[in-house]
Amino acid sequence: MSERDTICALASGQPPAAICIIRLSGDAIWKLAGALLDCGLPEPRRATLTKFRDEDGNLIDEGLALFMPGPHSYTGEDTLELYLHGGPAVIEHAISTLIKEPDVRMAEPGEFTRRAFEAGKIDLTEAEGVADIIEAETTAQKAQALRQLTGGLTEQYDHWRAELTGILALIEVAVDFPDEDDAPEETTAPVITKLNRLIGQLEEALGDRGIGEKIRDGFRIAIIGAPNAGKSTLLNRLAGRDAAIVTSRPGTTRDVIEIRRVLGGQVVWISDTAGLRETEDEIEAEGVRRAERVAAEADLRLLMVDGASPELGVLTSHYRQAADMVIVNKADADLSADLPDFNYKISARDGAGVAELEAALADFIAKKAASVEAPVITRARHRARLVEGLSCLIAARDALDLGTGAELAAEDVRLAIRHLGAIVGTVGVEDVLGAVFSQFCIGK
Ligand SMILES: Nc1nc2c(ncn2[C@@H]2O[C@H](COP(=O)(O)OP(=O)(O)OP(=O)(O)O)[C@@H](O)[C@H]2O)c(=O)[nH]1
Ligand SMILES: [Mg+2]
Repeated sequence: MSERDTICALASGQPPAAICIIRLSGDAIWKLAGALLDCGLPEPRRATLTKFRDEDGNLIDEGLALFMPGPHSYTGEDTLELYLHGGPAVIEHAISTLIKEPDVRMAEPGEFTRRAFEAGKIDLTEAEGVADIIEAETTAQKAQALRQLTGGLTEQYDHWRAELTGILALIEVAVDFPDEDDAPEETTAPVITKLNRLIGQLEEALGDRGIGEKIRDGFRIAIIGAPNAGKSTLLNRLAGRDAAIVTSRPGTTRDVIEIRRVLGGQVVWISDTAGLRETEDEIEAEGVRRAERVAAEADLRLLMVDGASPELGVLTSHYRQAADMVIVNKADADLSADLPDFNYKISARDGAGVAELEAALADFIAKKAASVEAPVITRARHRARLVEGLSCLIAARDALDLGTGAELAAEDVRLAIRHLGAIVGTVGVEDVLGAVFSQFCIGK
């Protein structure tokens, strides 16, 4: 029926492993099973113990074969899974044999899921959920991915699109009023009410402070402060390794150095930055600009003060306002009598007070992550479309409100439906499909 290649990939992890799973999808399966499996085409949905041979009849391995005929399979096509011993030689022999068969080739990253999407088995947000759950490292990422892959977002967007379709129908009735210059108020008033309700819901979803994207991509903590305060020393301690260069010379760090940790149940990127000071040095000045940028984008700013010489942080007092926590470092040394107000006192070099600081960071991030329940937006892609959808709805509402034209309003609502449709992948997605599926691992 279909002219498509049959695709094949190792779906399980790095060998060696006890068992590996080799996955196939496409029309060549029935022929290939007849030629290579002693059991022939296995009975559908029943794990069948069989010998698996190459084209010359040499034994590749003995294992289980599971046949799931289309359309009731993941991809909607005939699929076959082979459970073999997970050694590299077995996998090599098996895959090289399979791709020698006519019309069989290695799958591209995400190609099984792409076929599932194209067969209408899942929408684009569910496909993204599949990619996310494979990558999930924290329980929060897993929960968010699982909600998405089981249709949590699909339901939300389907609901909004259905509402909009209803609104569009009402506006079109208004447009068709033959004897009026424009739609009478009795018809537009309820439409405006409905639009306003939807606008409120979209605004609420967009007002999530990016928590969904942060749960997925990581929260950000920036360490800023005067040169030589001990920022890099703290970063290294939090990383448990020598990630950044530490020297007694002020102005050591120039680039932003990031490490990744799990804190408070969330993925967190912690950035060490160049010490903040006025400088003639072109490289250092660029470092200071980068530090400012990182601080501006962070979820939590740690302002570090050299407890032995707080006067070096003249410039940093300017940043105090923006800082979420002020940390006095070098508690082991002779501390100045002239310390600013601070939240934590540590010795980054010796580790004193760092455990308490870490607990406070974890607590801050955990609270921030929990501040929005079940965020609707989990990717920048969704946010961009939702923002556009919202502005169309506002334009439609205003057009009806000001009586500038029901026809214009109808067109705006149609556009909004398209934007929301693009999120779930019903329209205008050719350009994003490649980007979405290339992020997958091979075999899924
Ligand atoms: N006594 C003491 N010295 C420290 C402590 N933390 C860092 N230092 C020393 O302070 C100096 C500067 O440390 P860094 O970590 O490089 O400071 P920084 O803030 O990254 O400096 P820049 O990259 O120049 O902005 C080094 O000599 C460190 O060994 C501490 O807790 N106690
Ligand atoms: Mg440094």
